[in-house]
Amino acid sequence: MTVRSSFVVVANRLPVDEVTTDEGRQWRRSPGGLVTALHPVLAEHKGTWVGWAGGTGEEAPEPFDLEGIHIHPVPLTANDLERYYEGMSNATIWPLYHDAVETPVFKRRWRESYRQVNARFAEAAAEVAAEGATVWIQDYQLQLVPAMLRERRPDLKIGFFLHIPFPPIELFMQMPFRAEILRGLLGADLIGFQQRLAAQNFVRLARHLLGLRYEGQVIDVDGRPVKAGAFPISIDVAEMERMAADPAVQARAKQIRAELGDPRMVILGVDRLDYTKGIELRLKAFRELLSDGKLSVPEAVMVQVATPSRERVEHYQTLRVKVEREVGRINGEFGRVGVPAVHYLHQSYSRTELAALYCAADVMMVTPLRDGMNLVAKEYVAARADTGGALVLSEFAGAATELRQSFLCNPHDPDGVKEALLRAVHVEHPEARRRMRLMQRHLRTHDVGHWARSFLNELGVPDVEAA
Ligand code: ADQ
Repeated sequence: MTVRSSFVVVANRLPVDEVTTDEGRQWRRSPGGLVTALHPVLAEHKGTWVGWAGGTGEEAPEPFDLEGIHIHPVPLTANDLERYYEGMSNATIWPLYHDAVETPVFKRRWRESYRQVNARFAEAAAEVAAEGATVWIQDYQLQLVPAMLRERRPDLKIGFFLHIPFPPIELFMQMPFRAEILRGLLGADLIGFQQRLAAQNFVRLARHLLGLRYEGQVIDVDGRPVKAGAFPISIDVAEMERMAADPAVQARAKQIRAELGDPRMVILGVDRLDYTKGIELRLKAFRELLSDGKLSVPEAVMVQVATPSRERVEHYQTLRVKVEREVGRINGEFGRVGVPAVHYLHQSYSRTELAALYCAADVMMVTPLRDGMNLVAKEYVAARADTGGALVLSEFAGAATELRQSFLCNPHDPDGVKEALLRAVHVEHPEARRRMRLMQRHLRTHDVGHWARSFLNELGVPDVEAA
């Protein structure tokens, strides 16, 4: 019998991983900010999470319970994965919503698959939601779900949160089935964005494309109010602070510095290997500073962690080649035997290893060309409770609105990036500490729990104080 919940989260991916232990194959909760934020609310309401469990069988695993949450898997076939996920989501919508920094690819058959998969998610959510329940849909892969769900279940309270930017009208208008996407989103009662500007883009688009009236951030959709608002996402600050203060993590940070040859200056980048993250331009800035003689090896070294990501999408394959070529060029020119200038790691790491890397870095470079928020920037600040370190941050990351005391730069201006990096490298300790403290103070009151509570309060969900 299907369990019916008063609170349902719908996201492309379930917050679980299948692992093999001595007792056979088991499900384990995967680490991640979203599940950390939503777990208390889900547990309180005996909530259900609807999403894909990984794997591409015709049948999804049977629903199961894990740590007080009902898990309701939705199947994706290999064909869905190629068209709905890698195609429409990651080769059309992702680049288009990120200022088209790579050219979006439009294909009819991807669109059809996106519709079909969104309908499947809406169907599953309709099945598990109790009468009058709250359903919170997440992100760009599922933009049609709000309207599809409302059609099936008009009794529900529906929220939607977009984790990536929402583009200006001129860009959004390139989308071939733009009105359908917009109507899909307007099926929600509340649509959350990372930035105020994104919410403004959205309400203006609703008027431009569908002629809908709005007042403030509330759009009138055939007499039904739909609110758009900014809810900047954050991290589990307390957890990152705890991890970074752990003596084992501190020891590992020291060891990392020693393994790097105890340089005076460790410059760090941590990103998914994605063309929006500005990895190449960061490497180029480092190379030019070495070439100008403003930095030198081995006093300064760079560590670039680039998590493998979307490896079957062509844009990502091309990017990998470009990044690896640049790393090779820098090391060829400026490295010595046993002393590379750039340590490049195309790998995934545990949370504690990441925390140790943050603690080991004198300067953190976060230079996306466009980013909804960027949690790495917030993680670095939270990890530096010792108030050491300096953050170079792109103005085009959502996080720049909050982390005002970072060394801000325009990633499209190579000289500006170089200048910001040099300022961070040379900042006096008292000044660096002052900046870090102010940013930490902000994050402590604006953690991921605060994000979830603000959104759900606005949506009118009772009892979210438990979150
Ligand atoms: P992402 O584009 O994935 O997220 P980001 O916000 O930086 O970008 O989050 C990445 C997460 O992955 C961080 O928590 C980071 O610690 C982790 N990570 C990165 N490299 C790793 C590695 N090698 N090993 C292990 N973990 C690694 C999207 C949007 C962002 C938005 C988030 C949340 O693009 O703008 O901030 O969603 O809404």
